[in-house]
Amino acid sequence: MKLLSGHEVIPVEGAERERQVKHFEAYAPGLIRLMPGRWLMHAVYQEYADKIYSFKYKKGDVTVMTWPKCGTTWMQETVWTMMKNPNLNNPDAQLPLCVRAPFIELDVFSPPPDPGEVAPSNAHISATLKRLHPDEALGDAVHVQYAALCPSPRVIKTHLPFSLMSPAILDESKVVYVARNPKDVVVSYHHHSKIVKGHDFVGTLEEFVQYFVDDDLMYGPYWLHLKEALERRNHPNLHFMFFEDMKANPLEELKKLDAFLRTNLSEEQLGAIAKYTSFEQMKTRGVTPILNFERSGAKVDVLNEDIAQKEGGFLRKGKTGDWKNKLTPELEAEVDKWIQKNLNDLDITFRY
Ligand code: PPS
Repeated sequence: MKLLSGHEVIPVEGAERERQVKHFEAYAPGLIRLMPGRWLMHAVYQEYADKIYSFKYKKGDVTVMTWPKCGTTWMQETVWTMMKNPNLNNPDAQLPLCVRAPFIELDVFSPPPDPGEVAPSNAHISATLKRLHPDEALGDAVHVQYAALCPSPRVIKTHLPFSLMSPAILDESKVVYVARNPKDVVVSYHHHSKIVKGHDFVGTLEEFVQYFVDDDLMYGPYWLHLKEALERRNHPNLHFMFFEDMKANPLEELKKLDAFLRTNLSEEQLGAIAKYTSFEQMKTRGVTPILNFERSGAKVDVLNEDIAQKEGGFLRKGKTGDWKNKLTPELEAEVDKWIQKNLNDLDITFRY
C-alpha cells in the first residue's frame, strides 16, 4: 500500500514483530514501517495517514512539532497562552490541552473500538465537536476532524516528521520545532512507555536504549526527524528551538517566539507567561500531553497508575541532564557513540 506522502507501508512481521510485542505489550494489534525513512507506527496509522497529510492549514495556524518527549506539551501550552491567553485571564485555559491545541494524529492511539463508535478516551473531543458543530456527522478520524473544525488561528501538535505532514505546511502556516538532548529524550521516553498503556513497555532501560539507537522506537528514527527539520531551518515560517535553551532562559526564548509568532507581547506579559508555563505551574494545573482525565472526571484507563505513582506521571521531572542519574556509564557510552556517528552530518550541538 502506498500513502499520499509517497511512503510504502510495510507490515512489521516475524522476529521483529515478536521482539517488539514481547517488550511493548500494547503493540500486539500490529506495527508498520513507512519507507523511505523506516518510520515506525501502529498499523492503524495507515487509516489516518492520508487525512493527516491532506490537512488544510490556514494562515496564522501554528504547529508544534517534536519527536516524542522533546517538550511538545510545554511548547503547546506556551504557544497557546501567547496567542490566546496573553493576560492569563482566558477561561478556556481550563479546557484540556488537546481540546485547545489538537493532537492531529491522536486517533492512531485511540482508534474506535468498532466502526461508528468513539473510543472512551475520545469522548470529550467528540462531545466538544457535537457541541460546537451539532450538524456535523462524526467521522472516523475524530482528532483530524476536530482540528479541521477548530477556528483559526489554531495551535496543533504533532510528533510526525515533516515528510509525513502536508508539504504546504510551511508555506501556509507556521511550525515551532523543538529539539532535545537525546540522552534526556531516551530517559523520558522510557518512563513514558512504561506509564502509558498504549505502549506498555515491560523491558529494561538497557533494552529500551537499544531500541532507541537502532531506530526501532515508535515515531523513530530520531535523527532523520531532526534532519528533516534542520533542512528547513531557514524557512521564515519555521522556528527551531532547543528544550535546553528554554529551560536555561525562558524569557529570552519567549522573546524569540514572540517575534516569530508576531504576538507583540510586552516583557511583563512574557515574564508572566514564562512563570505560568514553568514545570511547577503546569504540573500544579495538571496540564498533560494527552488528556486531563483527572480534571475532566472521565474514567479512562490510559495510565499504569502504580508506575506513575512511584516514578512520576506525564510531567515527570522537567529537567535537563537528568540522564546523568539514570544512564550507567556503559549506556552513556553506547548513546555517545550513536550521537557522534549521527551528529557529524548535522550542524548543531546539544547542551548537557
Ligand atoms: S509527549 O508525551 O511526547 O508529548 O511528551 P513531551 O511533552 O514532548 O515531553 C515531555 C517532557 O517534557 C517535560 N515538560 C517540561 N519540562 C520543563 N518545563 C515544562 N513546563 C514542561 N512541561 C513538560 C516533561 O516533564 C517530560 O520530560 P521529563 O524529562 O520526562 O520530565
